Amino acid sequence: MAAPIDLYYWPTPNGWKVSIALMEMGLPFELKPVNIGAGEQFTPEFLAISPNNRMPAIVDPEGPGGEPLSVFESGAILQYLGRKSGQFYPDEARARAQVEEWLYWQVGGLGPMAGQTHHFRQYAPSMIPDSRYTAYGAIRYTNETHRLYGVMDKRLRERDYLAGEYSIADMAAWPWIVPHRMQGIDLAEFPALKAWFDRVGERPAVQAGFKLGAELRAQGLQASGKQAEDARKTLFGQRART
Ligand SMILES: N[C@@H](CCC(=O)N[C@@H](CS)C(=O)NCC(=O)O)C(=O)O
Repeated sequence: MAAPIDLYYWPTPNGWKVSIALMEMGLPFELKPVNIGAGEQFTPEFLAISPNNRMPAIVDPEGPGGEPLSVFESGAILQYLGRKSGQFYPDEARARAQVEEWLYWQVGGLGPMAGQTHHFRQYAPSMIPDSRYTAYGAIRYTNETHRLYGVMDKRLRERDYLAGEYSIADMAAWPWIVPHRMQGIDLAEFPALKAWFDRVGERPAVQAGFKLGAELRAQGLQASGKQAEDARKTLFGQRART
C-alpha cells in the first residue's frame, strides 16, 4: 500500500484542482489544512515547502528514488501526480503538448484573471470604498474573464474535454468555473462550456474533491464579521517580507 501524500490545502479553486486530481487518480493522501485567512501560509514549516506562501502544496513521502519530494504550484503538482499515477496526462508527445497548452492557459490566464475578478467585484469595495478605483478593476477583469470563457467555449464546441480526452487540464479549469456568478458570468452565453462544466461536475471524484474540507470555508473569507475582516487583512495588501 502506497504511503499517503501530504496535501497542504484550503478549500478554494486552486486547492480543489489538487483534491480532485488525487481523488481521480485514487492516490491516498492525508489532509493538512492551511488556514490562509489565519496566516498559516506564513509559518516557517509551510514556507519550507511552498516559498511563495500559497497553497496547494504536496509532500510525497515516496517521491522519485523512494525519497520524499515536496511540490508547490498547482500546475506542477498536477503534472507530478499525472506522471506518478500514469493517468490523465498522456505520454504521447502530441497529446501531452495539448494537455500542457490548456493547463498553462489555466494557470497563467483563467486562474489569475478570474482571481482578480473576484477581488475587484467581491472584496475591493469593502477595502477601498471609493468606487472610482474599484470599478475600473472590476470592469477590466470581468471583461478579460469573459474573453477567456469565450476562448474555452470555442475550444469545447468541437471536443468534450479541453485536450480531447479528460485530463489534468480539465481538473485545473473546472474549479475556476464554479464561482462563475461571482465573476459576473452567465453560463447561458457559453453553451459548450456549460455542457463541459456539467459533464465534469457529474464525475464522482470531482464531487468528492470539491467537497473536501467544505466545512473549513466558514473560517475564511466566507466567514462572517470579524473573522472575515481579519482574513482580508491577512490576504490583501501583502508586500515582500524580508
Ligand atoms: N499559482 C498558485 C496560486 C495559488 C494561490 O493563489 N493560492 C491562494 C488561495 S486560492 C493562497 O494560498 N493564498 C494565500 C495568500 O494569499 O497568502 C497555484 O496555482 O498554486
